[in-house]
Amino acid sequence: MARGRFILLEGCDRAGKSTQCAMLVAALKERGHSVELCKFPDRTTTIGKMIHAYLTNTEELDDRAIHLLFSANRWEAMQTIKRKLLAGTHLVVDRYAYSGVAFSAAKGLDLTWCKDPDRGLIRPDITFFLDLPSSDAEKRGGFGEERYEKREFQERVRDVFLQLRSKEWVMIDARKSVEAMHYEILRDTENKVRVAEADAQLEEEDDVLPEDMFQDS
Ligand code: NYM
Ligand code: MG
Repeated sequence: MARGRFILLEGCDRAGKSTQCAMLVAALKERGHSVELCKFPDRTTTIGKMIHAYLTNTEELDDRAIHLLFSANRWEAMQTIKRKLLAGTHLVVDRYAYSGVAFSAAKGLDLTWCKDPDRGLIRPDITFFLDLPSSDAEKRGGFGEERYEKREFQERVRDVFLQLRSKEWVMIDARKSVEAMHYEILRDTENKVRVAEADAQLEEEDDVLPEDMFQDS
């Protein structure tokens, strides 16, 4: 049996990630796949509640301290993520370690220092980067409600994201319609899943998870 695939959607604020994640989960379900949505930060855990207080400006935290909390929020999810992938469930993930590095490095923290705590997390099988110019993001509803939602800062975040871009990234122009983006994301995801299933049939088992996030950079 093929393990589930880790499908990540990344991007700046207001790029449409959450909408696309929901549509992708629904489409994969409709096609008979076992699939679940994961979101980072996961604001429901104890660590997640501290992150939420910071993002909504209820609490102030040192830049390095909040960076480590975001990372810890991913590490605390790893056992569950591992179990689900090995059980054959695909995970559609709304933000991950790339957001962690991009938002902290945009504040001026050292890039390598930012990557270090996330090294060894499960690496996504495919990453879609929803790219939206910050001038367009600013015009979308809700921009400016949370910490970081400022045009100039988002531009720096985008620059770091682009530095982190690696070969498994698929760039999506987020100025396109919701449907056009969904079509591209679903098509590439289905191809990825199909190849994985074919490989698993040849090799009989497919139970090794790539726990090497940021290990090659
Ligand atoms: N964010 C998200 C970080 O700064 N570091 C991280 O590791 C992650 C996962 O949190 N502006 C930032 C990006 C967003 C904010 O995310 C909340 P969302 O997707 O709006 O709930
Ligand atoms: Mg947000």
